[in-house]
Formats: sequence, C-alpha cells, structure tokens
Amino acid sequence: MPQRLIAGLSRLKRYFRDRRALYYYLNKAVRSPRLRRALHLLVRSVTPRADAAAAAQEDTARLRKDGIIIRERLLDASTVDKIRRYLLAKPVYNLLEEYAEKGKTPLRLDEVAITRQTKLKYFDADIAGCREIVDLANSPEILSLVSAYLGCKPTIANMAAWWTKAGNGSPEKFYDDMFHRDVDDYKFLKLFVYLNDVAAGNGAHCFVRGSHISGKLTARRTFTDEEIDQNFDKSDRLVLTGKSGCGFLEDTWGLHRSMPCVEGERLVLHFLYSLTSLNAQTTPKPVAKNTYGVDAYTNRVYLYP
Ligand SMILES: O=C(O)CCC(=O)C(=O)O
Repeated sequence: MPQRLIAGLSRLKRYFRDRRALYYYLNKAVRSPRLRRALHLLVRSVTPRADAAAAAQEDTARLRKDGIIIRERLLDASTVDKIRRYLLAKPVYNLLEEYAEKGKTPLRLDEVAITRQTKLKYFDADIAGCREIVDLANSPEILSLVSAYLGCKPTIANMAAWWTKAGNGSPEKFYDDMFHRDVDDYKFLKLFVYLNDVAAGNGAHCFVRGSHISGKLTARRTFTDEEIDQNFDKSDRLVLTGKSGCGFLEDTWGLHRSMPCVEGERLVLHFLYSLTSLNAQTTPKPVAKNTYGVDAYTNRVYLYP
C-alpha cells in the first residue's frame, strides 16, 4: 500500500479512538468567521461562567481590537532562572517526532547534534511537574483576561516548552515558521513567554495585528509573506522581540508564525486557553497531580486530583 494511504488510515484510526477528535476536527473545518463566532457563543453557553471582573477593561478592549497584548516583564529574573534550571535537567524530543507512530525518543539537550534549525520540545509530564510553570499558566491576571475574552471559564488545553536552535545550513522549515491560523477551538488564546532574550534572528514570534477579526486569508493552509503584505498593512506585522521573561497573550486564529532561527537559540513557554478540553493534539490524559492548589476544572487536561 502506498505510504501516504497507510499514514492516512492510521490517522483515521487515531481519530476514531479519540473521543475528542470529532469536535476538534470539525472545528478545524469551519473557516467562516461568522459561523465560528456563532459556534463560540453556543459552546460558551454550556461552559461554566468565570469571574472576569478583575480584568482591566482597557486590556480586554485592546486584546479584542489588536488580538494581542504584550507584557514586557511577565516573569521576574529569579522565576525565569528557576524554570530554566528545572528544564535544563529534563529530557527533550525532536519536534519532528511529535506525531510519529513509533513515539518520541528522549534526548539529552546537551547531546543533540545540531546541523540545521532544530526544535526540541519537553515532555508533558515534566511541564506539568513544574510549579512555576503551572503557577504562571494560572496567574490571576492572565486567567481573568482570558475569561473576559472567551466569556467563560477557560480550560488550559495545552502547556508546552521548546527550544529552537539554529544550525549551520539553511534552516529547516517547520509549519509554524510560515504564516498560519491556529484552529484549536471556536475561540481560544495562547500565552507565549520567552525564557531568553529574543531578537529577529533567533526565532522571534511574528503576529499580524488585527488579523484575528479579518475575513481575509482564512483557508486551511499556510500563507507567504507576499500574501500577508498584499492583504494587511505592513505596520501591523509585529515582530515580537523581547527580553527574557516577557510574554504576550495572543488570539492565534490571527495570522502568525515563528521567524526562522538563523543564529543562537530561543526557549519559549506556550499555553493554550480553550473553551473545551476537546483538543485531539494534546495529552490524552492528565499527567501530574494537582498539588498546586490551582483550579481543578481549568487544569483538568494536565492535572488530576
Ligand atoms: O514558535 C512560535 O513563535 C510560533 C508558534 C506557533 O505558530 C503556534 O503555536 O501556533
């Protein structure tokens, strides 16, 4: 049987085995912003309410208008240092193995030979096992802003951290290095936090301000820089450079990408706040005990009681 057919069939088998898949892949197929909005309202009507009163109105308004809100100092230096030291002792895997049937090979970070641009990601249980990371995901300021934006109590559907390391040759292109829209739920936000200083050359994130409410370029594919320039104002293409500890909350239905890492490295934390737990690309069951006292509902994808 041709390779592609086998891969397609094994993907289908996975979808049918995973009860989250129907909702998740149906959501991916809905590209009309109007229909997505209607489905957001429907889903949120059956989702627990959250207290969003603490969210500053101007922050919420900015997030709605721009699709992004930036915090230059979300983490202090000592917390960044704690998280980095914790992560440096943990194994990573090559991001190319994310969906590999044979599973992920644990690697020691300092032993990976880097030739081309490489992305090395941490395992779910190690992320959920770090108090500082879980506390950051649950920080009251972030949760109230997210709640105000989603209009309900959020679910942390994904928590991740990965390195992007430059190689010598031309950088390997990953999907995320090209402009795209995420389709993780009918409404969602992502929080990114840099754990080292990031400039344009070491993998800065890029976001097209306002594209989360635009009906342009909504097809299910990636987009070239030229297409972005033809459809959006150049001044709205934000390159998010920043110091270690800075972070941004972003509606990544809006167009975004990571810039290729051509020198040095980037270590980033990434959190996804969704309407539901029905995300077929995240951990299938919780991986750590909730010893942190964080909200059981919001954290149910990663933490068990
Ligand atoms: O690594 C980045 O800055 C981009 C990540 C991304 O595209 C995504 O999370 O969808």
